[in-house]
Amino acid sequence: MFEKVLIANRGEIALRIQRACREMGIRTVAVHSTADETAMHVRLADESICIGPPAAKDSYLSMPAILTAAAISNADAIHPGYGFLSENADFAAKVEEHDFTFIGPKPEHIELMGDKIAAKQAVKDAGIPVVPGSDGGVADVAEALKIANEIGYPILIKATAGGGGRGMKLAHSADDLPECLSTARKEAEAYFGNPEVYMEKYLGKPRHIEIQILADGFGNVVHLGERDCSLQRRHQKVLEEAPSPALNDDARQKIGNIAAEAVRKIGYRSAGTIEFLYENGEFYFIEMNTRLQVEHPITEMITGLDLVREMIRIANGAPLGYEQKDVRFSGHAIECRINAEHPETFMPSPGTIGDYHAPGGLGVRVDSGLYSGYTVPSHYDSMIAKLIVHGTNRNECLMRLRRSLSEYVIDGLDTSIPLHQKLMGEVDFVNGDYDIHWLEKLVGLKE
Ligand code: MV4
Repeated sequence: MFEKVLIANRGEIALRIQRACREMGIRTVAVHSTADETAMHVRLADESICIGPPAAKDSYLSMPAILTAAAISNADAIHPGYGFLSENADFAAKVEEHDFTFIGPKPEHIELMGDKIAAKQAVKDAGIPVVPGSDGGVADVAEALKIANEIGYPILIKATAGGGGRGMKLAHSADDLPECLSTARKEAEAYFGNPEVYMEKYLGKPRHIEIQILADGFGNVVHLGERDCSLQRRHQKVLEEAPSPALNDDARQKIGNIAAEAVRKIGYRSAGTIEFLYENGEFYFIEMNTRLQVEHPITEMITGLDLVREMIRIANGAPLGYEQKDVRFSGHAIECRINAEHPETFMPSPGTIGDYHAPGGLGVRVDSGLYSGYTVPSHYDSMIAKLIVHGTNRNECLMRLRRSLSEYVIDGLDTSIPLHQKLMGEVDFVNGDYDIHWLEKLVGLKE
């Protein structure tokens, strides 16, 4: 097993990865920018190395700085967490070139899934249902009009190099299409440096449901069920739950097995997530994430598996050691993302924490690097904590979540705790009756 792992990330996920390492007897190296000298992930690591100034491009995104830190500290492996360099195929390749192990997928799979057209084709060939649309990129307006006529309006235009929703354009009719196409191309070029776009039938009221998978290097693959991530604002997830209130056991097993089988066919290794839109009982693939995800804890709570530990074992060359039938699902889990931002205006609210008290008790987990006196820097993402609650069923989970939210004290800055408390009182949410647009309607600040 690795003796020392460098964690190329910050905040709660750096801590989360340290915890798995410590339980496995692996020493940890934290890296940090000058803005993170007092961060908890630095304080709790066995060693820490400053890798640059506050701007992420000069620190957490700097491959030379991170590779140098790994060399200086004599680390065996690097875990990238989520965000930053986690889905950078070049980084994964460089890590291996420098004789460190990348705790994640092979570079070729990161690259494949980063190209949304290639990804869609690959999973389609492997048996996953996809959204009807263009077969690859669209060349010109004439071709676009022809395809649109076949699949019907509205049509969504997406960037090949995109993802996460940026640069998508919705065409309601043939009149809209030429302008949408040209705007989409310009934005794709500006945001992603690649003007290629493709077209899909627009789904109006879907849920966002994603399947977690784990794959070792020997063709063993399991799925760990789904997460419902429909509660989002401006493509930022706000609350996630597992299992989805929209699925029954039959639908769950069916899509889970399809996802696992496809991942096996592709030869994927490590943890990964297949994202679907789900509408009228049908699943439509949209993207695959080749990283550990923010919301992975809810899957851990319902399966009892430590996903980071599994990623480390797999990267070290170990077989999974269990099969699909050994994966047991138990109860219900919900994660509330807590951001340093105003609960109504969503304005970022960096600052210094005064009193701090995290909730606890049965079924309650808080993943966070916060402490009283800590100053939340303004340079990074506003997510400062995740409150994750497990119950034997959804109702118990909700009661426990209300109780936990009311215990949570984070003084000194605005947080999204009041937003979550508001959610807990919404009939549609309590009934599990929501789609990807529901939260934006509730908070009344539609894009
Ligand atoms: C869609 C869609 C409707 N129809 N594709 C947004 C992020 C990107 N990963 C895919 N996205 C969407 N693709 C078709 N064919 C609606 C969205 C979408 C969305 C998807 C998941 C979660 C939240 C969303 C919010 C707005 C739009």
